Amino acid sequence: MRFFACLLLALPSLAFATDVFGDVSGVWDEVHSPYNMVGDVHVPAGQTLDIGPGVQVVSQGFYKLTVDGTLHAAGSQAKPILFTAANHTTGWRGVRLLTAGPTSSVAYSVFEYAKGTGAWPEVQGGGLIVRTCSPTVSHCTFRFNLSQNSNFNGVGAGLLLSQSDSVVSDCQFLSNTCDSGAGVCVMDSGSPTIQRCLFDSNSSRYAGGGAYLGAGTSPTLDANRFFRNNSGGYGGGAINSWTSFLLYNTKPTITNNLIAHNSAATGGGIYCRYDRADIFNNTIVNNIGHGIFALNQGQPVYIGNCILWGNTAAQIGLEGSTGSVVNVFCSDVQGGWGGTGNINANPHFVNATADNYRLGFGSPCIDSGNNSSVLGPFDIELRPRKVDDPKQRDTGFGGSPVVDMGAYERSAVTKGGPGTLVGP
Ligand SMILES: [Ca+2]
Repeated sequence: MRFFACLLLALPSLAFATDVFGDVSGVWDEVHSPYNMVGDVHVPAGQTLDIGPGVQVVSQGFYKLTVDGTLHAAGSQAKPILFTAANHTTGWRGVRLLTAGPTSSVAYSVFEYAKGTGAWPEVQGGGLIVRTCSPTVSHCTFRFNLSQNSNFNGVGAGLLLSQSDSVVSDCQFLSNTCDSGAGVCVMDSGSPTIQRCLFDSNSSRYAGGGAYLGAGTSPTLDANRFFRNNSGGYGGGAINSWTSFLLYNTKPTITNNLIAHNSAATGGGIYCRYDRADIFNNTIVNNIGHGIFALNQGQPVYIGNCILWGNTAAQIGLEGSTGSVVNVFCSDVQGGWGGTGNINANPHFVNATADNYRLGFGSPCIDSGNNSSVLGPFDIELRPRKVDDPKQRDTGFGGSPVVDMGAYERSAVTKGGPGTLVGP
């Protein structure tokens, strides 16, 4: 008996597991973890579920956790919350915030092995679905989620934002698989912000390997890094901004992003389809299938303060039969492109081979942008924008200090500011 008592005291976390299904509310804590979902779980309207650090929520079958009330998933850096499936092949249906309370939030949580399958709309979404509500989502990881069906209807394997103005920050989207928007899908309407996130090795069969920005939305993508994402079909290895002919109502703002080593048949970096877009201060390098591709029938696509270098087959591609046009200014485009302030000069990255695309000493991209296109105070590493390099002659517009081209501002200032930098 004495031996047993000692064992239980030494291993308290192994002593508990809690089965959950049906309507739930209250507190889920680490002591009573793991919470094994043995059926669908639901937080009713007017109820709140608080999930604490270190909790594991493990679906024992193809179940979902739906929230009509309020969810506070508050993990910590040391003890993230894990939402997963007991059987990775079977998977589960993820977390769905549907008309969730305005104070709902998800932080430091991992969403993995969720699956969207079957017919539309059941196929929508994977790890986390946010619909008609705007919770904050920060410091989360979305990995190994999937949303696909035989009609190519799968969207948002990692995160689906539908009619949402959520702020999504400091998250990682890794190795998700989808038809469109393997990392993130923004759809229906809404103006969400996606910032300081890492999109790596996500793959879509149809459009938008990293992110798919659907018709009627006005998302802001700021200071994200897109590596090695891939799209088949309509392309957009990193980002596909999509609307339909005669709609012309997708209006993304894409600023301060690094977009490298993504691939697609068309638009390895960004694909703009029938929409307007403001694409400012991005570094778009070494993508396969154009840095930016536009099929836009004259809709305004503005490309300013960008670096487009090392992309194949071209830095910028235009669909030839539709009157596609882009307005490029104060950008460094390999091979050259017409427009005010554009240059065609080696950007002198610090070490492109090691994916270090900061501007090296003497780079022609320093102090050569247009200040009027600077939409925020920080660059991709939270360094201040519009910092003067006293060793560089100003060649840009707006008066000293002049913004640099690309995602990185050359500066002696230590990176910092609000937020965190995630990933490598
Ligand atoms: Ca500068």
